[in-house]
Amino acid sequence: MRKLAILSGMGGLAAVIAVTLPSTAQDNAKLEQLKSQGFARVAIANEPPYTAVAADGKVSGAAPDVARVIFQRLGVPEIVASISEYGAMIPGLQAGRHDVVTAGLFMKPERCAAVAYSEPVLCDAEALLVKKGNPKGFKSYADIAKDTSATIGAPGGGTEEKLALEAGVPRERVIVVPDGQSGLKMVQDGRIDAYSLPVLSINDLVKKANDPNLQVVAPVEGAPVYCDGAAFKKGDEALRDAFNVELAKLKESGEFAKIVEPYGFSAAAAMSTTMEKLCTAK
Ligand code: 6CS
Repeated sequence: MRKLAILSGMGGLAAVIAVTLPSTAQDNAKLEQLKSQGFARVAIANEPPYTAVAADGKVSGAAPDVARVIFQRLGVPEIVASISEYGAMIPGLQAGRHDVVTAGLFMKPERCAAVAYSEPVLCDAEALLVKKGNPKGFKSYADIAKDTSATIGAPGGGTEEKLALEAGVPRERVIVVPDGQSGLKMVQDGRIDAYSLPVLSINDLVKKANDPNLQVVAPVEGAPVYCDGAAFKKGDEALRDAFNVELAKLKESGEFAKIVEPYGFSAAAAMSTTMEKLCTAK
C-alpha cells in the first residue's frame, strides 16, 4: 500500500493528511525497471522441452514460452536468455545476473528458502537413460548405489544429482554432466552406466538420437514428481505476485495448456498443486 501525504491549508494552518492508496505500479519498482529496460533477463539450461536455444539464438521451450507471454502482458516486451548450469541459477539470480529463472528449476524446500517461486508451471517425473536391455537392471537411484561398480551422470547442482547422492551413491560415482548431449554420448560410449534427467528431457534426447541401443527407465522408482515455477530473487515478491496474477489468467483461459501441452507437459498437473504445497513437501 502506498502512503500519500496531502498538504492542505485551512486558515493558513497547513495540515498533513496521510492517506493509504491501493498498491500502484510504484510499489512494483522492479516491474517498472523491467518495463523501461524493455526485457527481462531469464536464466535457462537449454534442456528441451523445458528450455531450448536454436542455432540462430531463438529461445523456446515451455518455460520461456510461458514467461514471454506473461511478461508481455505485464508490459515487458522481450525476454533475454542466458544459459546456466542448474547449480548456478540461484546464485546468479541472487547476484543480480538474472531477473528470473525460467528453466524447470524444480521447487524443493531448500530452493524455496532461497528464492521467491511463482505458482507451478511444469511438472515431470525422473528418468534414467541406460543401454538397451538395462543390463544392470536399474529401477531406482538405490539400485545404482547398491552396485559398487555403477556410475550415474547428472546435471551439476541438479535434482538428479541430489537424489543419487541421497540414495547412497558415493560422490565419486555421481558424474557431473554439463548438458544432455554429453550425457547421451557418455552412456553410448559406456563411460557412465546411466544418465538421469526428467522424463520429458530424456525422451527428447532419445528421440533425436535415434539410437536403438538405448533404453529409458521411467519413472525412476522412489523419486517424486516435481514441478517448477518461475524463480524470483527474494525481495522481488511484488514482481512474482504480478507474474502469478497473469499466470492464473493463462491457466483459467486455457492459454496455459495451449502453450505447455504441445511440449508434452500436463497443464492439469501444474494446476493440481500449489507452490505452498511443493515448498513444504517432505
Ligand atoms: O530442477 C532441477 O534441478 C532439474 N530440472 C530440470 C528441468 N532438469 C534437470 C535439473 O536437475
